[in-house]
Order: sequence, then C-alpha cells, then structure tokens
Amino acid sequence: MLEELHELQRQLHAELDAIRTAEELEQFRLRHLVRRGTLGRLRERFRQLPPEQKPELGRILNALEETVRKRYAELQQRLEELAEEQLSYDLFLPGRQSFLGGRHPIQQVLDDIVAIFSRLGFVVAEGPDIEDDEHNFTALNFPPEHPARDMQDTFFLTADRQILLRTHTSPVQIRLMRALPPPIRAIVPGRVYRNEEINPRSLAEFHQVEGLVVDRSTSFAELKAILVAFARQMYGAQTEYRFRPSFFPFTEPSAEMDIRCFLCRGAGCRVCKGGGWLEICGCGMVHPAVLRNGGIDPEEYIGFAFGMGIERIAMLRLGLDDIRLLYQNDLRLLRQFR
Ligand code: 2U9
Repeated sequence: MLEELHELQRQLHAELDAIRTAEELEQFRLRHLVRRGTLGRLRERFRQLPPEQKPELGRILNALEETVRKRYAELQQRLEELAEEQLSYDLFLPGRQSFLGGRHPIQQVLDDIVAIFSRLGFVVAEGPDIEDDEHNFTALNFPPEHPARDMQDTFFLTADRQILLRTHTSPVQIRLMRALPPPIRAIVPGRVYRNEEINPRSLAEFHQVEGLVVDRSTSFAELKAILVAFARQMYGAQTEYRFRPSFFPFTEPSAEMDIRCFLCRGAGCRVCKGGGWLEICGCGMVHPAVLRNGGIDPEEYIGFAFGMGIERIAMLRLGLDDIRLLYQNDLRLLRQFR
C-alpha cells in the first residue's frame, strides 16, 4: 500500500497541475475528495489494515490528503479571483474610437493664404463687420447710384442706409491708410455680407482675403509678380496663368487673374465648366481718388490691391459643386479634409 500511496500522490499532483477551469476543478473534487472518492475509499481500506502498519501509513495518508486539499483550496480561490476580474473588464473589447476635431476647410484655405503672403512680407489686418457708408462705399469711389448701394444688394442696419454690414473687406484698408503712414503691405481676411439669394453658387455671408500695397514706387509688374508667386505656392510651381482687363470702382487699371484648371490642365471639365481656366483673383492699381480718401498723396505714393473669395478657392480645392456644403457641418464632409 505504501507504493500505491506514492503513486497516487504523483497522480493527484499531476492532475492539479493540469487544472485550468472551475469546471475541471469540480471534476477533480468529485473524483477524489468526496466521501466515496479516491481518498475516501483509501481511508476505508486503511481502517481494515493490521494495527502495526497504521502509524506509518496513517501519517503518509494524512500528509497526502492535507497537501491535496490545500492545493485544491488555493486553486479554487485563484479561479474565483480570475472570474471576478473578467467580469469587471474585458481585455479583448476594442478601444473607443475618438474623433479629434480639425480646422474647417475655410480656415485651412485662409491659413494657407496668410502663410504665403506672410513669407512675401505682408502683415495681417482686421476690422469691424459693421461699417458705415463712408468706409464701405464713398471712400472707395463707389458712385452714388452704384447698384451695391441698393437694398437688393446690401444689408443696411439703419433706415437712412448709413450703417451696414460690410460688403467687402476693403473698408479695413481705408482705416489702415488713415491710421498708418506708408509703406503699407497688408492682407485683410474676413467675413463679408451681401443680400444674395442662397443657392449652390452664392451665400449671404462669405469670406474674402484682400491685399493692399502702398509705397513710393510700386507697379503693375510688381502686382503681377506677387500674384504669380502666390499662385505658384497655392496651386503648384508649374501653374499657368493669364491676366484679363476688368473694372472695379477702387482700382484703375483693373484686372482679373485666371489659372489653368488644375483638374483637367485646360482640356475642359466639370470644375472649370469646360473653359480650361479658373478665375481666382481680382486686382488693380489703387485709384488715385481712393489713395486721397485714405489721406495719402497720389503724387507721392502709388498702390496696388487684390481680392479673392475664400469659399470659391475651398470649393475648387475640395471639388464641391454646392457652396452650401461648406456650412452644413456634416462630419462626413469635414472628416475628409483635415
Ligand atoms: C482699397 C483699395 C483697393 C481690393 C480689390 C478685388 C480687386 C476683387 C473680389 C474678388 C472676389 C471680391 O470675393 S470677391 O467677390 N475682389 O476682385 N478687390 S481689387 O481693392 C482695394 C481694396 C481697398 C483701399
């Protein structure tokens, strides 16, 4: 029986080593630890042994049962602890997806434009959204009967039409000329307002960036050089361009700059509406009357100016055919352009 006890000891410890689940542990208990299990039956046989064998075998049997029950209890506790941990957290659950906010496409285009003109030596100037007729129209050489001065085109805030929402950022440059002596080299980004029907092409609130340079000697050639440098950084080093004559009350001569369509490279497509060219910017030499209205002597100083619409640039860049998409805050659109 001594040999049998040693063999049983090896076997029980090997079984305990292999146990991984509460179910396996319970099977072990039912096989060996219940009254009619392996150890119980062994005790029954032990009672029938001759008295002289009992002391030695009794010690071994007690030691065997004690160590096996101790290991059983330890395993039971460990498996219970594991079960509790698994209830409180699941290590295999996928992590929560977080969405970091980003700059709005309009802000991205604006930041790019500001960065390019900063490298060209321009400072950024800003002014109020609520303006008066003087800064928004009169000082900028708008004739009294100009259509922009009509209720149809401008949001007036007072019945006498003296206070209004600015229709362009140009009044900021009037303030700039009146506040600071030349040389001036500034860009003016900002929100502007026009009484337009809201449709795929136009909104009543949108954004512009305008620029103004006033110095003792500058020229239309320098204006072109600045805008070409801008276009090459904004639209690519190989960008082709052209200037066409135009008209604005505040510049003379005036022009518009087009670039070759960057989608079809001139072949004609949806973005350039088949024409192969994209209008990106208006510009011109500041009208002498406007310099004078800004407190600057046109005999002594000369200036150039330009302006562009931000929404239009963002639409071209993103390939959008409806300006309203920019202001629906639809995450499906915003997430694509970060
Ligand atoms: C002062 C003198 C001159 C600003 C200029 C443009 C040409 C121009 C439009 C482009 C698209 C506005 O967003 S848009 O509709 N602007 O074409 N703007 S020159 O000239 C100035 C401004 C201020 C004192």
